[in-house]
Amino acid sequence: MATDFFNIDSALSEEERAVRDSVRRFVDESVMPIIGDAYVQGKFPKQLIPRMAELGLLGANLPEEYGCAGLNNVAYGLIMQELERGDSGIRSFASVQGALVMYPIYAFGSEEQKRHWLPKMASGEIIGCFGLTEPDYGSNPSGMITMAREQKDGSWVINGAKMWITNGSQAKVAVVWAKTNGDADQRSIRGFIVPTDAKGFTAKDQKGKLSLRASDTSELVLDDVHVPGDAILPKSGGLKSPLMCLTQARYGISWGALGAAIGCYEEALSYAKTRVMFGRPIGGFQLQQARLADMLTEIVKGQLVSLHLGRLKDAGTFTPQQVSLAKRNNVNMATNIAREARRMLGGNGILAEYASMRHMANLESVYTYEGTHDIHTLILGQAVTGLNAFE
Ligand code: TGC
Ligand code: FAD
Repeated sequence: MATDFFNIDSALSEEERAVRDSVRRFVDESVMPIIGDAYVQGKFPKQLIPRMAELGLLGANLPEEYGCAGLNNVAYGLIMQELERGDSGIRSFASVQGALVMYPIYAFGSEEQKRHWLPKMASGEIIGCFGLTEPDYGSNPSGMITMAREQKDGSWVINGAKMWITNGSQAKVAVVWAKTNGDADQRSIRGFIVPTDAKGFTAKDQKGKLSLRASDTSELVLDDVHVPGDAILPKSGGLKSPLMCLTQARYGISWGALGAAIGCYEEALSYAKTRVMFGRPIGGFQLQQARLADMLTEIVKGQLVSLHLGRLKDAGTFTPQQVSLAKRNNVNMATNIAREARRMLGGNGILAEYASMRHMANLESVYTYEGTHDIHTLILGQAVTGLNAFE
């Protein structure tokens, strides 16, 4: 890898490096040539899905017996890193499919649900979305007002609205989180597998986005949506279930943000070596060298955080609070690097043919979703003080 100042490669297994390199090739050959245009057009490049599935990138850390690649969490993280080096929207697509739709089916589903859905989702035949956030309940999902009411025959009727849902309009299935006891108790929250062609289900793309433009983001409305009794995820229970999914996705985002940062750093470095001003490459000026040194230092720190976190996850000993630290640090770091890289590119830096400004705008979403930077600050605050700022 070009940006590997601390020889992180030497801490990776042969298989991890091979996975990383194959995704890197895919991104260079198939994503880079089209992503700037997709971003300007505001279109998710759907044509990438079959190849992503073929490479095993959907639910890559879930077991082979369900049609998934069965990779370890470091290899999974490296996949997220390489995808987001291309664009946060491409990584988001894979994160949502794997960590937010396949994972809850794997963790909370019945054996029949797993056998029915997971192989089709790994192969890209079925795309899913994850509906937790509501128009009035973003950082505080425990307040959700989407309700599922059990009918006499054991089926369910769901009513509510979900907002900012990635993959929403292209999904064939939605994992929807709803309260089941008609009051405000978060302990009654359960997950439901809802086919998006069910009567009363609509998904409308949210227009006017200035960030994550190469990703579908939709509002879901569930108006008396009727689902059978076996649509419920039987092992889901309470807010803890969707929060467990978020832990999976946040882990991947910590790696993804590194990819965006590396993309920006490498673009700025290459530009600094070739752009001549005042008779020499701008990279020869101390001000620009300081920028590059700062970027590289933060990337190396982030790489070490994510790699160690991945090893802890593989050992089964990582905590959600450690994931919060990694997501918070790496996304903030990438956001700063993208802005600095864009500035180093001067006027060219505002053009879509360069990646830094696209990453900079995308990372504002990444900073906000999966727990805003502030929310992760408070999670860490609680971890170190024992005092809960949310009560
Ligand atoms: P709280 O009382 O703290 O927790 C309820 C129960 O859940 C447990 N828990 C967790 N378990 C696993 N992983 C985590 N990260 C967990 N966080 C908490 C907790 O121990 C408790 O368990 P139990 O057994 O006692 O019931 O809940 P709270 O209501 O006070 O909320 C805490 C808070 C604010 C941290 C939480 O609500 C939160 O994280 N809010 C942020 C919401 C968020 O991140 N939404 C993301 C939506 S999905 C998305 O953005 C997708 S973007 C697309 C992409 O990924 O690319
Ligand atoms: P709010 O919660 O209203 O926060 C507004 C501001 O207040 C933020 O700065 C926040 O940090 C701050 N704030 C909130 N509470 C506190 C507090 N206690 N103390 C201090 N400050 C606080 N959700 C899904 O369910 N599925 C998806 O697929 C999905 N995809 C997304 C894709 C995109 C592009 C975006 C932008 C969002 C997506 N989300 C998704 C929603 C995302 O998770 C929420 O936007 C996020 O959780 C924040 O919620 P909010 O937007 O309602 O902001």
